Amino acid sequence: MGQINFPATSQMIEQLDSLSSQAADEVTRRIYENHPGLYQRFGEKGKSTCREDLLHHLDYLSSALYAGDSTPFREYVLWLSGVLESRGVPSAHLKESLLLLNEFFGSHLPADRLGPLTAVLQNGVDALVTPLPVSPRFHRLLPEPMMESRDYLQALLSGNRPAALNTVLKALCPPITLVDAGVSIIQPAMYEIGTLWEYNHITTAEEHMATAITQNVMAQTFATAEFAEPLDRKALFACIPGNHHSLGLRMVSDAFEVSGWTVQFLGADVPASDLITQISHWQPELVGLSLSLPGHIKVTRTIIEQLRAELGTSCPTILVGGLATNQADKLWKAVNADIWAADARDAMKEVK
Ligand code: B12
Repeated sequence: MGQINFPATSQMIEQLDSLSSQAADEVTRRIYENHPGLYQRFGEKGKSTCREDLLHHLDYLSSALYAGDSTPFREYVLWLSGVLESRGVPSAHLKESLLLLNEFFGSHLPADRLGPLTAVLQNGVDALVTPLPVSPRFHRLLPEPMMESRDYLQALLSGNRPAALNTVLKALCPPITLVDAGVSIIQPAMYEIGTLWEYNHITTAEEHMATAITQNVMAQTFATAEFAEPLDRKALFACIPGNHHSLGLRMVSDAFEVSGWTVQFLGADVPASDLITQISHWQPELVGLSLSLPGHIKVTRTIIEQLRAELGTSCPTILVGGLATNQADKLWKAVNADIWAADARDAMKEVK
C-alpha cells in the first residue's frame, strides 16, 4: 500500500516547489474567507501559522513525489491530525486544506502533470476519513529495544541524569557495545519521548530535558568505550542545513570513531557552502549526511549535486541517513547518495 505508479519527473516536482509559496498564500486566503471567525480568534499570527503549516504539507507532498510513494504523506497527515487533535484542534481544517491545495494545483498545473499529485493528496484525505492504525515506517525500522530501554525512558521522564547514565553503563558489558546501547536502549527511548510529545503527554521542556540528559550520557559512555586500532580512514559527519536533530548523527559518528576511523563531527544545521568547503579541505573518504524531515530532501539533493560537481572524481562516498530517509522505501535514492543506512549499527555494516 502507498506505492503509486508514476514517473515522478523532477520537472513536475520543481513546478510544484516553485508554486508552493503562491499556493500557501492562496489557500490561506480561502480558508480565512470560508471561516471569518478564525481571524477574530487568532488574528495575523494565526494566519501566518496557517500559511507555515501549508508549506509543511507541501514539503511532505513533494517528498512523497520524489519517492514515488505516498506513504510519507499519508503518515504525515496521520501524524499531524494526532498532534492537532491531542491539542484540541479538530482535524477537519486539515482535510479542507488538502482539498483546497488540490483545487489550487488543478488550476495551475497542466492536466497531464496532475495525476500523481492528486493521488498523493487524495491518499492523505483518505487517511483522515478512514484512519488505519498504522505506526510510522520510521518506527517499524527501529531496532528491537533492550529491556533497559524502559528504565532509561523512566529516568529521562523523571529528569534523573545519574539513573539514566547508570542504566547505560550497567548494560555496557560484552558483548553489548556502545553502538548496541545507543540503538537498542537510547534510540527507542528517544523515539518514545517523541511520541509522548506528539500526543501532548509531555511538554517541549520535558523533551528538551530528555535530549540534554541523553547528550550527556552519550558523551560519558563514549569516554569509557574501548577503541579499535586506528584504521587510517577519514569520515566527516554533518546535519544538512535546517536539520537540528544531531543526536542520531552523533551516535553514527561515535560508532565510526570507536571502530578506528578518524572522524570530524560538524553537528546540527551546517551551512551548505561551509560544509562543502570543509569537505574539500579535509578530504575524507566518507561523508555522512543526516536529514530528519521530508523538507530536508531537496536541500540534501542540491548539496550532493554541488559536491559531485565541485569535487568530480575525488568526491567522497556519500552516506545518508536519518528519520526522513527512514520514512519510505528508497526515499534516500531521491537525494542521489551512494549508500543509506537505517541506524548506526546498520551504517557500520554498510560501510566496509
Ligand atoms: C530530540 C528531538 C528534537 C530536538 C533535537 C535536538 C538535538 N540536538 O538532536 C529539537 C528540539 C531540536 C527538535 C526539533 C524539532 N522536531 Co524533533 N524530535 C526529537 C526526538 C524526540 C528525538 C530525536 C532523536 O534524538 N532520536 C534518537 C536518535 C538516536 O534517532 P535518529 O535521529 O532516528 O537517528 C538514528 C537513525 O535515524 C540513523 N541516522 C540519523 N542520522 C544519520 C546519518 C547517517 C549518515 C546515517 C547512516 C544514519 C543516520 O542513525 C541514528 C542512530 O541509530 C524525535 C523523535 C524521534 N522519533 O526520533 C522528534 C521528531 C523527529 N521531531 C519532530 C518534529 C516535528 C520537530 C519540529 C518540527 C518541532 C517543531 N515544531 O519545532 C522541530 C524541527 C527542527 C528541525 N528543523 O530540524 C517529529 C518529526 C515528525 C515527522 N513526521 O517527521 C518527531 C518524530 C517527533 C514526533 N514523534 O512527532 N526535535
